[in-house]
Amino acid sequence: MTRIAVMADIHGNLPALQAVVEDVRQVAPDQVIVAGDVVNRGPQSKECLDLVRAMGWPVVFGNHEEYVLKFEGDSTPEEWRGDWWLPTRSVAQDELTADDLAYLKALPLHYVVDAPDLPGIRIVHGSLRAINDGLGFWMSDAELIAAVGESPEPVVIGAHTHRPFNRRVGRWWVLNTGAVGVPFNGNPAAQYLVLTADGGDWRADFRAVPYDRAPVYAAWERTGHLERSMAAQVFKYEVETATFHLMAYIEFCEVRGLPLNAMTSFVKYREASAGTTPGRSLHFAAS
Ligand SMILES: [Mn+2]
Repeated sequence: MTRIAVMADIHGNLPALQAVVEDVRQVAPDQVIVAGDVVNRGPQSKECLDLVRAMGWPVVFGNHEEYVLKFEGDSTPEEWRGDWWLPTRSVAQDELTADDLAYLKALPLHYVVDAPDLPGIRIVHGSLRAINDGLGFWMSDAELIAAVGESPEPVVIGAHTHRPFNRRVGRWWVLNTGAVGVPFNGNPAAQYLVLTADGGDWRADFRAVPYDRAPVYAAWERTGHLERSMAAQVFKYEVETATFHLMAYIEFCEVRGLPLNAMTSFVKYREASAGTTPGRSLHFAAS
């Protein structure tokens, strides 16, 4: 094994995933691993899960797989039945099959790559501590060590923050793949990570694959969710701007006393946030 690709945070964006699948063919890794969040946020969860499963790539459980499973079946709590939650509820109850949901439930939390004569690699969605605890550049060395220190393997790869990142700290090399479907680093290209063996160690190559986003916007229109769920609007706006908006939108509404799931609130937010940089929501690592 001399080359691996690790991708994550596909989030139901099929053209982004297709662009990466095509790029992976060129890169020709020995193995591809998906570090979670194949589904939810975007309008094409079923299509993305079908493609990932067809490729036969191992998948690690992400927090959006967990969200979707919470909405499975008829026991959905009352507060999850409103239109705000429509995109996620639809994935669990209308889009994925019982077999898909069983597949998601069986996903492992970690995946370890053992390549002879090379540093071992542990792949998670968030960190060693939790699937919604992302590894990011805003963390101090001490914070990073606390997040990965349980890993016996010296290379730890996470995702979840939708921002590519790598830093050597203590005996660990900590990397973040960035996001395929919904990058938050201001670059709308589909992003993933390639590690290549180089002189007894791994060399990191952060790939960014440009693609046409028009088909994913059209897929959103077809869901019918955009008129009913402002969460769907925010998720689409995140793809348009390659910026994290969900928590900022919720805060914007709370501070102004605006109804969360009203088009007028979202239009106000979009106007207020136009032209802001990704740094605005830097510390909202949970997504
Ligand atoms: Mn994610």
